[in-house]
Amino acid sequence: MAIFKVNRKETAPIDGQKPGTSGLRKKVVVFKQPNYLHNFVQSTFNALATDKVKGATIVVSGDGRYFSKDAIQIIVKMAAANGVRRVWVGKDGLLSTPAVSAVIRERVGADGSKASGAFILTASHNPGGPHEDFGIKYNMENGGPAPEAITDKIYANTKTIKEYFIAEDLPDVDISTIGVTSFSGPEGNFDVDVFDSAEDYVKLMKTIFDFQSIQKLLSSPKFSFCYDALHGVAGAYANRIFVEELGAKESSLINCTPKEDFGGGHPDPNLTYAKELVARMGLGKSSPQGEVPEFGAAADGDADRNMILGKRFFVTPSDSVAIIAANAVQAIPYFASGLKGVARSMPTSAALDVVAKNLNLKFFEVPTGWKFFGNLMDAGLCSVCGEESFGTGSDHIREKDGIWAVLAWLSILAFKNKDNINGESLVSVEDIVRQHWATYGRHYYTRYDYENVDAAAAKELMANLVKLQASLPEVNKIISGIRSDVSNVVEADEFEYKDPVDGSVSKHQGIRYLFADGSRLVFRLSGTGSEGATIRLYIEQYEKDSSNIGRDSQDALAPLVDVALKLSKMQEFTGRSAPTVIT
Ligand code: VG1
Ligand code: CO
Repeated sequence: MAIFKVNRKETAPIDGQKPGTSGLRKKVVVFKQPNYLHNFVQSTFNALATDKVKGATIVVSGDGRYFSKDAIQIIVKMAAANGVRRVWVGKDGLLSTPAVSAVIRERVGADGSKASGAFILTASHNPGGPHEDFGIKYNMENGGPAPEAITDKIYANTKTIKEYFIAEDLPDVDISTIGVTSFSGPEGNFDVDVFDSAEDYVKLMKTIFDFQSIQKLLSSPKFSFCYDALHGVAGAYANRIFVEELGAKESSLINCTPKEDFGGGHPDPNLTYAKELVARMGLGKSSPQGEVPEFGAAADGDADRNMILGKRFFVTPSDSVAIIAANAVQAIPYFASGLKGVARSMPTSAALDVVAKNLNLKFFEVPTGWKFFGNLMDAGLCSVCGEESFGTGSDHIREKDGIWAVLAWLSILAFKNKDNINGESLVSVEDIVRQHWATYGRHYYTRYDYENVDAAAAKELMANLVKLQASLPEVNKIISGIRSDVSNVVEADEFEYKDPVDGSVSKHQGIRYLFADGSRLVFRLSGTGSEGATIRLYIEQYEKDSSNIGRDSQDALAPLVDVALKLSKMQEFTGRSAPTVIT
């Protein structure tokens, strides 16, 4: 057994290590600076309770993006030096974000060990490669992202750090081979356990869904399916679940080989970046006129996001979570005994609110970012939740879950078609969505993103919007000068959240303008970008009247968009005449 020593290294604080919405995300060149990663990792160890480090088991893995393999070796050596007992690594360093959450919660080591947390190496939907982004975040014992109390502590530590610990002579571990390697250090043994990336996750999915009924759907000659992993880590799971377990054809999977640079693409599952899938589903500009699949889906780099498509039909993520919630009890065995409650992030449309009200479910509105759902789930208050940013999930883990969402939709399709599998034509994704709108009304919804805007300009734009909120009569005067067909603003504020479980308060979580007819405008600065600032503008309008639910979404929202852009002086502040991405 190789023996290692602990080296104490002097270091000094490095600016800008504040974790964002979901961890620390920067360009690879920033992460490669001397001590940059080391400082953050040591600051994290120092922010955790001693027993969560000394003698503990931690998971280290991620979406496999460029620099992950180097980062894993560094973190393993630092874990050894900080007294961690064992590190669990997915084969090739691959674990999707939801799989990490599942591993923390479900995996039991040969000696009965359980993980107390995880370093997840991902910048999620941001591109990867030598000139692109890397990221790191810490998840806690419940499988969820570290709460703000911990991320604040990590950040404070990065500002005072003087030393870190590393086992420099620990040899690099072969993470491409499954098995345990043991080392001996000053505080005892240290193991690195490389295991199959999909095993625990697949096992968990089988306890949630009725795989047989999904298999039946997939084998129907009337059904066809396409899944695009955008070269992210979802590919490692898609093969195992959709092809091996559920019998989908291999040709149903596209871009399902994980790549360090995501094939040069932007691994963000939306209508702009998931080009190949969008074309196959008949939604592209030069899309085929003929047969297209019944169902399509895509994931982001770390496989926690999902986009759901029907034949020539896009399901908004806000509708998706509402539809899953409305059908969960009948269609998904895990929820058979009822939903404990539902939750959405503030900018997500109110489609879920209407379902909650109709089904008499507990309902919560939380700030953007998955960490806020965790407390509700741990307290047994929430079963299904989602965000407008293509994130959907449930209390089976404490992260959003891209493949889970696809299995949820396949379950709903299987349920709606159970007596119809050999019928003339199947109940389609579009049928399900239109039926939902007919029952609950429709929330027209769009998001405009202005990426890489000058940070000072973005700040000024936001400050101006807050200033305007002081006088609603003034705001309404401006609005009526822009459009006469938009209702009045009745409330305007910055969203603030008091966690109902631990009482913690999160302020400045987005600027809201709420209209008399239930429409909303929300403005936020992104907390996941790595350069400049990204302004997100969320626009929503509710339509109850069933004769008005079939309109083109961009048409229906045009008046509100007009108001949003002029009220915020978007072009004046940012110099941009159009957003970078519309979803
Ligand atoms: C974005 C989304 C947010 C999501 C976060 C992490 O954050 O808006 O809803 O939780 O990304 O998703 P922001 O601060 O940039 O708006 V992931 O898949 O990138 O970890
Ligand atoms: Co992600």
